[in-house]
Amino acid sequence: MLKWLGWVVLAGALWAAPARAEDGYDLWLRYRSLPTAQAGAVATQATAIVRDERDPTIELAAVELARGLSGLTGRAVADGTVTDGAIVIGTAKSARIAGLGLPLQSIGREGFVLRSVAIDGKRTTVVAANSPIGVLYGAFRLLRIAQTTGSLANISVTDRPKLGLRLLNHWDNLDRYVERGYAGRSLWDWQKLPGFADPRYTDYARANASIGINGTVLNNVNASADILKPEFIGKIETLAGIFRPWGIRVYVSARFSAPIEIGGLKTADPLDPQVAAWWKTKADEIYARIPDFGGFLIKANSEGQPGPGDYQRSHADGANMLAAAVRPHGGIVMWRAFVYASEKPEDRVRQAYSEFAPLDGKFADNVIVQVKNGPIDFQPREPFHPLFGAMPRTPLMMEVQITKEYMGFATHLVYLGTMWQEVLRSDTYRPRKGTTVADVLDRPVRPGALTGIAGVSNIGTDRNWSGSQFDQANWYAFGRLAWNPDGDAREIARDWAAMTWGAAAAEPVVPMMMRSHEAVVDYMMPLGLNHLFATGHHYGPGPWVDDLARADWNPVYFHKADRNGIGFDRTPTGSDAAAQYAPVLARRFSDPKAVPENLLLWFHHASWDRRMESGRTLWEELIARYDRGVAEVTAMQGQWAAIEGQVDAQRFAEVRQFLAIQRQEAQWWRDACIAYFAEVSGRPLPAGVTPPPHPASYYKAIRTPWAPGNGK
Ligand code: BDP
Repeated sequence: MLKWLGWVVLAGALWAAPARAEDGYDLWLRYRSLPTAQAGAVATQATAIVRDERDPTIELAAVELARGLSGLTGRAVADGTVTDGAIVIGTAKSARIAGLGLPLQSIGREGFVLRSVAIDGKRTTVVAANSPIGVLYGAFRLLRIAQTTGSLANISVTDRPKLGLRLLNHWDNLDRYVERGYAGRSLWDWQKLPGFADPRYTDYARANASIGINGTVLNNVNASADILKPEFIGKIETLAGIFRPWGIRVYVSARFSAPIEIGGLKTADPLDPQVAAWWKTKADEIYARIPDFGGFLIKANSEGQPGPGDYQRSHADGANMLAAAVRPHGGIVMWRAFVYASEKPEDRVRQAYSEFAPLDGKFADNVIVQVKNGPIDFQPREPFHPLFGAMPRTPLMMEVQITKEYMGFATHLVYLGTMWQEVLRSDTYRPRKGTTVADVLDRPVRPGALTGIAGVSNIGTDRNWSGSQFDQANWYAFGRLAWNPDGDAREIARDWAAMTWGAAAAEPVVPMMMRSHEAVVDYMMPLGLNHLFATGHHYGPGPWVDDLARADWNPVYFHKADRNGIGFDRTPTGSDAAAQYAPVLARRFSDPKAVPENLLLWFHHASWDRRMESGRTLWEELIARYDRGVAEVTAMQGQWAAIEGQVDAQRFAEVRQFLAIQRQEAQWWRDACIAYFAEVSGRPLPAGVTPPPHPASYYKAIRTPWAPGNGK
């Protein structure tokens, strides 16, 4: 009897339990049932999936549509024939699609057309493209429309990606340690490859395809040459095979000195014929097994990595030698412009431009130079990199960091869409006013020239992929902006939030996301300050650090605070880094009255007494910004608390706890920086300001040697 009662209680508990707990694994592809009326409407617009072609990618599109539409409508949607509500997918190889006269000429290989049309007198929705991958992208777009609008009526969308290369860069080591990774280990289980193909590889490819990402660099830019050994090529071949139907090519970060390390040569001099021959043989070996291998990414002569500079050769010499090796196979070389050298007394902000701008026009045409969004290093706010617009004869791709090395790791809620939008919409004034960074990226320097963007991945083995629920938004936003660099960060946030949290929760979530980047700038390094991080792992504040080997690794180098003022003079009286921008910008940035306040201390060493737009002095303003940042996080906590019950309990709790961590760490940043700058400036705190609870010495003594991301 007791036993029986137990079963009843258990059954009752199961019955009462809410829908299956969510851990974030499903990302924005959750396909939970739409509200009843919408589900009913979509069900009549999605009665069957029709295709005439047999192709693995079109198969994936059909399976995805079936999965998504079944989930959204609560009714099984399967393959069928042309009836009212059919979804007809395919390329012009299908006579049915070819007969519709859709504008397929204008959409390239990866674009698609979605249309509500009548076929044989039946109401249908067509997903048409020039190639199977376009069909897959179209299918994902259709699903996004269903999820975010709750309808498939009157569809008319024609779209194509604006950038050719839309890549993730994994900073994954071969032992599965992820440099600057906060989401667990590397997804690539090299030890078990090629024997074991983890199903997660497929889920990874599917998620990327859903946002149009079409390539992945598998390993860290601080590369081990071993990835080029035959056994690893076999492992990469397996991954490439899994990713191929999803439209994703694989690339590898190559170590420039590999010919020495694994090739037995005495030199890696790019002009040495033996070296060139070694790379050519290596490329032939790779392409024999992976015919659509993408090519190489190179970090050279930067932060201790080997490169052509070791042999007094230029970056172009190095890049072109590698480019020649992959050219017969259609491969490319992505050569990073993230270079700086301590031997040079030059302001670090200037160095990439100084080295690369003179090389304009000297690169082979299957080389693209990969430039970080700003001239330092993924700081919370930087001006756009002055190389954008300054190399009109060289394809440039932008590199952004999706993983939040400098913005609170995985726990801080920081939506990067707004930051990337700020960069992409910046006017370079090159060659003329109105030429934005996005324009520089998506207008090929000559017909057919490479275009692209890369994002340093935030993905790992954590169940939620990115280390936090909200960091998924940054992966998502990266894909969307890679597809369309003119995309709108708010719209992207809205779509992501609706798909990830459900339509009702999206409304309060979007404003949180939209303000979150400014919040982190405020509580870490406002007004153009940068690089105030603790050493190595970059976790927490370290504005006082002055003992590192290289001057330009030290926060004091970057903020230059003293009793008179704060900031780095990059005007003509200082390093004149401002001069690397187009003349109108150089003048604006150099003029203390015209420079935007959010970049003031990037370009100027300003007096603590400077009057700011708010009427406060700089000293008062700095403190006000720190306080504002902390207040914003407190506000986010309140906004999230109000969502309780509208989203599943598990993800809700995770976000709530992460926000509490963020609040605590924002306070730490605020207190430590204010205590330190008060000490350096010798200024009392303005009236009404809450004093930091401890003296600067307390914060200086904090050590967090096990913070993730920087070590084994
Ligand atoms: C820095 C990271 C370092 C990377 C480097 C890079 O701290 O781990 O190796 O960027 O982009 O921001 O090469």
